[in-house]
Amino acid sequence: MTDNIINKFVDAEILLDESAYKKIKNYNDSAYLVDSLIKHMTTSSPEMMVLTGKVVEDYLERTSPDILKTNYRNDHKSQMKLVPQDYDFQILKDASNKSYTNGEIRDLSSYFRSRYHKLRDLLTYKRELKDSTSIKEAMSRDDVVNIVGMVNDIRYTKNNHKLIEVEDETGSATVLIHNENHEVFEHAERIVKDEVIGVLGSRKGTLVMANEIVNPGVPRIDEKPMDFTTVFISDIHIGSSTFLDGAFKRFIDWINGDFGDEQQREIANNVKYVVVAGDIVDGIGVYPHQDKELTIKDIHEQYEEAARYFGDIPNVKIVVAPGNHDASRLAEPQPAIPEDYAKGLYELKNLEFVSNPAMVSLDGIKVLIYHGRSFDDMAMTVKGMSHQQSDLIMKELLEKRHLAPIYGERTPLASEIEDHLVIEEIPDVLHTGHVHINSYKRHKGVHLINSGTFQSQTEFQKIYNIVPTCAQVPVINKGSLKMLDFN
Ligand code: D5M
Ligand code: FE
Ligand code: ZN
Repeated sequence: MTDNIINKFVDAEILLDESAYKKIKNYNDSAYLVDSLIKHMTTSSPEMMVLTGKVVEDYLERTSPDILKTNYRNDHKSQMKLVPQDYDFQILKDASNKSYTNGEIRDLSSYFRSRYHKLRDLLTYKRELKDSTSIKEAMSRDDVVNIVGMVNDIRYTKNNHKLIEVEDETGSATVLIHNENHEVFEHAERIVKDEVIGVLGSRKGTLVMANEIVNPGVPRIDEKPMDFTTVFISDIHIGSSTFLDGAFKRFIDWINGDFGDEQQREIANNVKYVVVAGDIVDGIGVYPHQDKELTIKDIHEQYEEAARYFGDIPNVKIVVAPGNHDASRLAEPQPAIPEDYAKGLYELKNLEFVSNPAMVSLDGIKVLIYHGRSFDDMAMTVKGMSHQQSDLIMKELLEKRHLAPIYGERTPLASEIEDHLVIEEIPDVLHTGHVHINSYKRHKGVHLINSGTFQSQTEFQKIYNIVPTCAQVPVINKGSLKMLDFN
């Protein structure tokens, strides 16, 4: 933005002194002010080519904000909204300032205790587990077993029955799921290490024979009225040679009412929020020899470029969470992108930074934002799950009430005192990215959205046969999903 202000005046051959610059920069809608000042100077006093703070002050005094906006609109011949929108934006959950470690392994016991207790509370709230006991007590009795445990190990017997070891603070138990018990066995195939489950069954010697496995689960939620449009994007990868700049420009033109057919423009006119679920830039040093695939090799410059793009989206609230390519700590929860790296973005008044994951409320619609790194682990571990169908993974994570249950694989998890990745509150929308492939599903009333990418296939993705869905943007328009194509 800083550069934008100066560049625009340079292009118009106007010099500005420091005090003018500061006044413009600190103005609420500096982009509007820049354009209208340039217009004012070139039409009313073409001979005056130095803009002083006093001139800016006089101009602002004489010109009401409404006139500023109207001028701007005429200049751009666009459908842009005239009046600033009335946002009811809240950050309901953000781990940026609640993170007390540098993400390195320290004391894991408090982290796992937090996870266990949060999920056990959700499980014992359920009718089936109201009478659950500690594992120690269950193993000392002969009759029914009703326990809540964290999964410690998963293996098979030689006859292909499933053995799941669960533990709580009092002890551990080995649960056997018979492969002829089809329904329970099928459920057990989706169980992963370190999730917390309820087990109903009976004890036979040292084994628990399972009759039912219970997830924390989600109740069906009611549909909420939405009279506005929210746009979901992720994995822009600015700075990469495979970043699709043309498509991203068309996307921005669309939001501003300058691109698309009548129906698309109508949707654009209704856009109030843009949510970005990570990988805003490609970053540096994310994988070996990445520099060969970068057009911008400096991380600050990548974010400055991002600021130039996002600086062109006025009057829409933009919410930005980091991904594994961004300049945040890699271990999840990832704090918001630090200001040191992204000064230009921080200058944008309509942009909000949140952690990964984070829960925000957009006019009462709760959106849980998570980049999706744990999808790699889920796709690798669970039969039938893949990057292509991240909707199935999202559904499973929602039922498990945890965004990244598997500890110690590809998803780095910070050993915090509290586990911030438990899904404590059911969102209206779960918005993810990372896999670069769009998906959408409605599960018990929750919109599950993966917002694809603005990056074409990379060398790495060729090797793994990942075929991205590029520049296809999901929006929730008045409650229902629409896909917009900017290719
Ligand atoms: O991820 C881009 C794509 O590459 C996405 O489909 C996930 C996949 N990916 C990235 N890293 C891994 C690892 N370590 N294993 C398997 N698949 C992976 P991005 O975060 O944009 O690089
Ligand atoms: Fe990505
Ligand atoms: Zn990613």
